[in-house]
Amino acid sequence: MTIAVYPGSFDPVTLGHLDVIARTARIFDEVRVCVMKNVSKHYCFDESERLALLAESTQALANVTVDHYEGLLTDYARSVQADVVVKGLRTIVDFEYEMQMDYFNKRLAPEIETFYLVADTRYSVLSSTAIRELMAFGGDLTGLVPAPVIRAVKDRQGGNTK
Ligand code: COD
Repeated sequence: MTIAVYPGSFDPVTLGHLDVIARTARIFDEVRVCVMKNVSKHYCFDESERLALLAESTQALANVTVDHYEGLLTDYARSVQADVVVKGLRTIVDFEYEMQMDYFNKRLAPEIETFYLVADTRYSVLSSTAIRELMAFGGDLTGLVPAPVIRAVKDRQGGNTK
């Protein structure tokens, strides 16, 4: 039984994140997607919204569960007996950031490997930051985020009558 943890802010979840989750779910027996805190970020969606949007967006994937944790990634990974942590790599910028994260995570938990998936070319420039900017100015999010996020954004903007 192999367990993978995919951590992130998911503010909000995008189709790039979902592509990484679906690919991870094909490789490992169990995937725990964990909403965590990146101390350098201020969040637009609160933790419970990010969690609910992820849960709804991944409900078709039987071996994926959604969780949240406030603390060190390595503590969470150990608590669920994870074999690996999964990260997505879009550009060299992600690579440099993840190299630093890997150094500290390895110091804290040398037994847990990090598994990197290169972003699908369709999503290699897609970020939650760009989504939040589009949201702020009413830009079209079709093809960038899953349906539950589109609905949540419409609700926030007062445009959803359903
Ligand atoms: N395609 C593929 N992958 C993507 C895409 C995309 N379009 N967009 C993002 N990703 C990847 C990212 O590279 C990342 O691997 C993951 O998806 C999540 O991305 P974000 O932006 O939602 O999340 P981050 O980068 O803010 O998450 C950072 C963590 C919360 C994982 C990190 O801060 C953390 O581990 N926090 C806990 C404290 C800790 O243990 N820190 C480490 C020791 S210093």
